[in-house]
Amino acid sequence: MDVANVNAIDEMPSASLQALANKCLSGERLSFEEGLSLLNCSQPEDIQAVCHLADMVRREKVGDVVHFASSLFLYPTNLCELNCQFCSFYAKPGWKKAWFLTPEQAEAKILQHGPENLTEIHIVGGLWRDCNLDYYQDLFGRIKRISPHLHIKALTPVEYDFLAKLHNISIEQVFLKMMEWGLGSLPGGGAEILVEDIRRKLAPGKISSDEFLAIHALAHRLGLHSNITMLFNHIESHEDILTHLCKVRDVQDQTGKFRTFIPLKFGQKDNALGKRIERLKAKSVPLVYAVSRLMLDNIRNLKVLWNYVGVEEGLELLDCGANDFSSTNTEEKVIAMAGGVSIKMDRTDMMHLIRSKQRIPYLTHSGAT
Ligand code: V47
Repeated sequence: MDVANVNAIDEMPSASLQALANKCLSGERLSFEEGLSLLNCSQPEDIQAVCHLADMVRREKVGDVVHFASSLFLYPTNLCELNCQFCSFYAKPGWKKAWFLTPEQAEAKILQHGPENLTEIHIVGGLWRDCNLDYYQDLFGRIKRISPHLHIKALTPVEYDFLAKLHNISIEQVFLKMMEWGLGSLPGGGAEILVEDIRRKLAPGKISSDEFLAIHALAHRLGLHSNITMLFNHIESHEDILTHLCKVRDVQDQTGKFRTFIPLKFGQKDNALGKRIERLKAKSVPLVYAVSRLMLDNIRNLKVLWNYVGVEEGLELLDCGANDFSSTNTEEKVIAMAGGVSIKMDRTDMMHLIRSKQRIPYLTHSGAT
């Protein structure tokens, strides 16, 4: 261990934090209980120390490069059969805020944004029978004809499960078709919190935690990479967060194909859960990031969605273990509709922000974030 790390361990505010810092910096894995003790820190100097530790671990593991992409978010529809309590995005037929884009309209959107400015198209939507396999074959074909280099990051396990049931085929068959049509990777959405009783309260009718993770593992076995999220700052406990992190870590031990972990701070605007403020349990966002970096010793990338937390706070999270500043987030709607930040960013703005943290921006072209 180098001198800087030895000094940093010595400066930790308590013997227990020193012991955990020593473990992390020697490359040893933290247990559930150890992660929980870090997340339970409440004194500002302890929280700061844990964030500093996560920053050191990040530097040792992945250096100073910060990834970002130039992404267009494409939402074919917000019509959805589910009624998730945290969701401000979904609509039912006849609602004013409902939309449905035909593949032609979706293509027009990509052309309008200038495909030469984009590195990836991020596609997710509601569970809706008109968005079936014929729809995606048409849409993916149009994207690949615009540019074969555009990375298609599309659909969550929840949608793959829906498509398999809709067409009465296996999820593996759905993946194989989508891969043939140009699917590049899976985004991280739909994970919410991988603890059954909380998940049932947040998202009644959604596939279970085990089903969700099994579909990621299946995608990985077929050669796809994926991201995975964690929705926090709602009704979950610290134990629930640690359970989520440990379940993700276990799958990654088996498959190795989660590229990026993404904590998502719950946005309260215009959804059922956000109205029940008395039930919400606020967390320290930097601490959740730091503990994620320290627990997930087998996932390389930790992503900040600046539109979920604000640009300033997002930049601070780059000092708490994160090494990915997401993307231009062009036309992002899920968090924009829940009260998130909507700012037009281009790749020059992103590079400028990342450089302002004395870090090295790197634009990814192949869904590496
Ligand atoms: O699955 C929904 C979450 C997810 C709210 O993989 C909410 O690169 C906070 O997964 N407050 C979709 N979160 C977004 C997502 C994503 C975004 C950008 C990049 C990537 C990636 C993935 O957003 C949903 C859900 O978990 N969500 N409502 C809300 N009110």
